[in-house]
Amino acid sequence: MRLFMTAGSPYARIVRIAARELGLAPRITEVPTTLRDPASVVLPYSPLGRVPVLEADDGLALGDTRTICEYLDRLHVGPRFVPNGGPDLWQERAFEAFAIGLLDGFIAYGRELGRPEDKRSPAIFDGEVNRARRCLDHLEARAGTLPRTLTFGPVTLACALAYLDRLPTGSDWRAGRPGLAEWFASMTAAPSFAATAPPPPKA
Ligand SMILES: N[C@@H](CCC(=O)N[C@@H](CS)C(=O)NCC(=O)O)C(=O)O
Repeated sequence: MRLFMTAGSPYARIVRIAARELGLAPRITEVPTTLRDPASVVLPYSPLGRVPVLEADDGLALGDTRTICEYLDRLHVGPRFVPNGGPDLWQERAFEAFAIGLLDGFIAYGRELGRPEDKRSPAIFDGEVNRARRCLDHLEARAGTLPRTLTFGPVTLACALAYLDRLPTGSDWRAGRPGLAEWFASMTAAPSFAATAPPPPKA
Protein backbone atom coordinates (compact mmCIF):
# COMPACT_ATOMS: atom_id res chain seq x y z
CA MET A 1 0.00 0.00 0.00
CA ARG A 2 1.03 3.61 -0.49
CA LEU A 3 0.12 6.54 1.69
CA PHE A 4 0.23 9.98 0.11
CA MET A 5 1.10 12.41 2.85
CA THR A 6 3.01 15.48 3.90
CA ALA A 7 5.26 15.44 6.96
CA GLY A 8 3.41 18.45 8.40
CA SER A 9 -0.18 17.24 7.89
CA PRO A 10 -1.87 16.42 11.20
CA TYR A 11 -4.50 14.35 9.37
CA ALA A 12 -1.83 12.25 7.66
CA ARG A 13 -0.06 11.95 11.01
CA ILE A 14 -3.15 10.31 12.54
CA VAL A 15 -3.05 7.64 9.81
CA ARG A 16 0.71 7.24 10.17
CA ILE A 17 0.30 6.69 13.91
CA ALA A 18 -2.56 4.24 13.28
CA ALA A 19 -0.33 2.27 10.89
CA ARG A 20 2.36 2.03 13.56
CA GLU A 21 0.00 1.15 16.39
CA LEU A 22 -1.62 -1.58 14.26
CA GLY A 23 1.74 -3.02 13.18
CA LEU A 24 0.98 -2.25 9.54
CA ALA A 25 3.70 0.32 8.90
CA PRO A 26 6.00 -2.19 7.12
CA ARG A 27 3.24 -2.75 4.54
CA ILE A 28 2.81 0.95 3.77
CA THR A 29 5.14 3.13 1.71
CA GLU A 30 4.78 6.77 2.64
CA VAL A 31 4.81 9.00 -0.45
CA PRO A 32 5.42 12.69 0.31
CA THR A 33 3.46 14.99 -1.95
CA THR A 34 3.03 18.69 -2.53
CA LEU A 35 -0.34 20.35 -1.96
CA ARG A 36 -2.20 23.02 -3.94
CA ASP A 37 0.06 22.23 -6.86
CA PRO A 38 -1.00 21.08 -10.34
CA ALA A 39 2.03 18.72 -10.35
CA SER A 40 1.08 17.10 -7.03
CA VAL A 41 1.63 13.33 -7.23
CA VAL A 42 -1.59 12.68 -5.31
CA LEU A 43 -3.82 14.23 -8.00
CA PRO A 44 -4.01 11.14 -10.25
CA TYR A 45 -5.35 9.26 -7.20
CA SER A 46 -7.59 11.98 -5.81
CA PRO A 47 -8.66 15.11 -7.68
CA LEU A 48 -9.38 16.64 -4.26
CA GLY A 49 -5.62 17.06 -3.91
CA ARG A 50 -5.76 16.61 -0.14
CA VAL A 51 -3.81 14.27 2.10
CA PRO A 52 -3.93 11.65 3.41
CA VAL A 53 -4.83 9.30 0.57
CA LEU A 54 -4.21 5.56 0.87
CA GLU A 55 -3.69 3.54 -2.29
CA ALA A 56 -4.69 0.02 -1.29
CA ASP A 57 -3.10 -3.11 -2.74
CA ASP A 58 -6.08 -3.58 -5.08
CA GLY A 59 -5.65 -0.03 -6.43
CA LEU A 60 -8.52 1.52 -4.48
CA ALA A 61 -7.68 5.13 -3.55
CA LEU A 62 -9.16 6.04 -0.18
CA GLY A 63 -9.32 9.55 1.18
CA ASP A 64 -10.55 10.84 4.54
CA THR A 65 -8.51 10.21 7.65
CA ARG A 66 -11.10 8.32 9.62
CA THR A 67 -12.11 6.13 6.67
CA ILE A 68 -8.47 5.19 6.07
CA CYS A 69 -8.03 4.30 9.75
CA GLU A 70 -11.12 2.10 9.64
CA TYR A 71 -9.77 0.41 6.52
CA LEU A 72 -6.45 -0.30 8.24
CA ASP A 73 -8.33 -1.70 11.24
CA ARG A 74 -9.79 -4.38 8.97
CA LEU A 75 -6.32 -5.53 7.92
CA HIS A 76 -5.21 -6.67 11.34
CA VAL A 77 -6.38 -8.82 14.21
CA GLY A 78 -6.37 -7.19 17.62
CA PRO A 79 -7.63 -4.06 19.34
CA ARG A 80 -9.05 -1.54 16.90
CA PHE A 81 -7.70 1.95 16.33
CA VAL A 82 -11.25 3.19 15.69
CA PRO A 83 -13.36 1.47 18.36
CA ASN A 84 -16.59 0.14 16.89
CA GLY A 85 -18.31 -1.51 19.82
CA GLY A 86 -18.43 -1.69 23.57
CA PRO A 87 -20.35 0.14 26.25
CA ASP A 88 -18.52 3.45 25.70
CA LEU A 89 -18.97 3.52 21.92
CA TRP A 90 -21.08 6.69 21.70
CA GLN A 91 -18.97 8.55 24.22
CA GLU A 92 -15.94 7.63 22.14
CA ARG A 93 -17.70 8.74 18.95
CA ALA A 94 -18.65 12.06 20.56
CA PHE A 95 -15.03 12.60 21.59
CA GLU A 96 -13.76 11.67 18.11
CA ALA A 97 -16.16 14.13 16.46
CA PHE A 98 -15.09 16.85 18.88
CA ALA A 99 -11.38 16.18 18.25
CA ILE A 100 -11.78 16.24 14.45
CA GLY A 101 -13.87 19.43 14.70
CA LEU A 102 -11.16 21.04 16.80
CA LEU A 103 -8.48 20.02 14.31
CA ASP A 104 -10.55 21.43 11.42
CA GLY A 105 -10.82 24.69 13.39
CA PHE A 106 -7.07 24.84 14.06
CA ILE A 107 -6.41 24.32 10.34
CA ALA A 108 -8.75 27.21 9.45
CA TYR A 109 -6.99 29.35 12.08
CA GLY A 110 -3.55 28.37 10.75
CA ARG A 111 -4.60 29.15 7.18
CA GLU A 112 -5.83 32.62 8.20
CA LEU A 113 -2.67 33.19 10.25
CA GLY A 114 -0.59 32.39 7.17
CA ARG A 115 -2.17 35.26 5.23
CA PRO A 116 -0.70 38.79 5.37
CA GLU A 117 -2.33 40.62 8.29
CA ASP A 118 -4.15 43.11 6.06
CA LYS A 119 -5.62 40.28 4.00
CA ARG A 120 -7.02 38.32 6.98
CA SER A 121 -10.73 38.14 7.53
CA PRO A 122 -11.31 39.43 11.09
CA ALA A 123 -14.59 37.49 11.27
CA ILE A 124 -12.90 34.18 10.39
CA PHE A 125 -9.78 34.88 12.43
CA ASP A 126 -11.59 36.00 15.59
CA GLY A 127 -14.15 33.24 15.20
CA GLU A 128 -11.42 30.60 15.11
CA VAL A 129 -9.51 32.13 18.02
CA ASN A 130 -12.69 32.14 20.11
CA ARG A 131 -13.58 28.59 19.07
CA ALA A 132 -10.10 27.39 20.01
CA ARG A 133 -10.20 29.12 23.41
CA ARG A 134 -13.65 27.71 24.21
CA CYS A 135 -12.63 24.18 23.25
CA LEU A 136 -9.28 24.28 25.04
CA ASP A 137 -10.97 25.52 28.23
CA HIS A 138 -13.58 22.78 27.87
CA LEU A 139 -10.76 20.21 27.62
CA GLU A 140 -8.86 21.66 30.56
CA ALA A 141 -11.97 21.40 32.73
CA ARG A 142 -12.10 17.68 31.86
CA ALA A 143 -8.35 17.01 31.70
CA GLY A 144 -8.46 14.46 34.50
CA THR A 145 -10.92 12.27 32.61
CA LEU A 146 -9.53 12.59 29.07
CA PRO A 147 -8.89 9.16 27.51
CA ARG A 148 -5.21 8.22 27.11
CA THR A 149 -5.54 5.30 24.71
CA LEU A 150 -3.69 5.29 21.39
CA THR A 151 -6.98 5.24 19.50
CA PHE A 152 -8.57 7.56 16.95
CA GLY A 153 -10.11 10.16 19.29
CA PRO A 154 -7.23 10.79 21.68
CA VAL A 155 -4.64 10.55 18.90
CA THR A 156 -6.59 13.10 16.83
CA LEU A 157 -6.72 15.52 19.75
CA ALA A 158 -2.99 15.10 20.41
CA CYS A 159 -2.19 15.62 16.71
CA ALA A 160 -4.38 18.74 16.70
CA LEU A 161 -2.52 20.20 19.71
CA ALA A 162 0.82 19.28 18.14
CA TYR A 163 -0.28 21.18 15.01
CA LEU A 164 -1.26 24.19 17.13
CA ASP A 165 2.17 24.07 18.79
CA ARG A 166 3.81 24.66 15.42
CA LEU A 167 1.92 27.87 14.69
CA PRO A 168 3.49 31.17 15.75
CA THR A 169 2.56 31.66 19.44
CA GLY A 170 0.57 28.42 19.18
CA SER A 171 2.29 26.85 22.18
CA ASP A 172 0.67 29.54 24.38
CA TRP A 173 -2.30 27.17 24.71
CA ARG A 174 -0.54 25.59 27.72
CA ALA A 175 -0.79 28.79 29.80
CA GLY A 176 -3.43 28.24 32.49
CA ARG A 177 -4.12 24.71 31.20
CA PRO A 178 -1.72 22.46 33.16
CA GLY A 179 -4.01 19.43 33.03
CA LEU A 180 -4.27 19.49 29.25
CA ALA A 181 -0.53 20.14 28.93
CA GLU A 182 0.20 17.07 31.08
CA TRP A 183 -2.26 14.95 29.06
CA PHE A 184 -0.58 16.07 25.81
CA ALA A 185 2.91 15.29 27.14
CA SER A 186 1.88 11.80 28.20
CA MET A 187 0.15 11.03 24.88
CA THR A 188 3.02 12.28 22.75
CA ALA A 189 5.59 10.26 24.70
CA ALA A 190 4.47 7.22 22.69
CA PRO A 191 7.05 6.00 20.12
CA SER A 192 4.51 6.34 17.29
CA PHE A 193 4.33 10.09 17.98
CA ALA A 194 8.13 10.44 18.00
CA ALA A 195 8.34 8.48 14.74
CA THR A 196 5.89 10.81 13.00
CA ALA A 197 7.04 14.14 14.43
CA PRO A 198 6.93 16.87 11.77
CA PRO A 199 10.09 18.81 10.93
CA PRO A 200 10.51 22.09 12.87
CA PRO A 201 8.50 24.97 11.41
CA LYS A 202 10.33 27.22 8.96
CA ALA A 203 11.79 30.34 10.61
N1 LIG B 1 -11.33 15.86 5.94
C1 LIG B 1 -10.02 15.50 5.43
C2 LIG B 1 -9.10 16.72 5.59
C3 LIG B 1 -7.74 16.52 4.96
C4 LIG B 1 -7.03 17.86 4.76
O1 LIG B 1 -7.63 18.93 4.73
N2 LIG B 1 -5.72 17.77 4.58
C5 LIG B 1 -4.93 18.98 4.35
C6 LIG B 1 -3.51 18.78 4.86
S1 LIG B 1 -3.41 18.99 6.60
C7 LIG B 1 -4.80 19.22 2.86
O2 LIG B 1 -4.59 18.27 2.14
N3 LIG B 1 -4.89 20.48 2.43
C8 LIG B 1 -4.68 20.86 1.06
C9 LIG B 1 -5.88 21.47 0.44
O3 LIG B 1 -6.93 21.64 1.12
O4 LIG B 1 -5.81 21.78 -0.74
C10 LIG B 1 -9.50 14.27 6.15
O5 LIG B 1 -10.03 13.96 7.23
O6 LIG B 1 -8.62 13.57 5.65
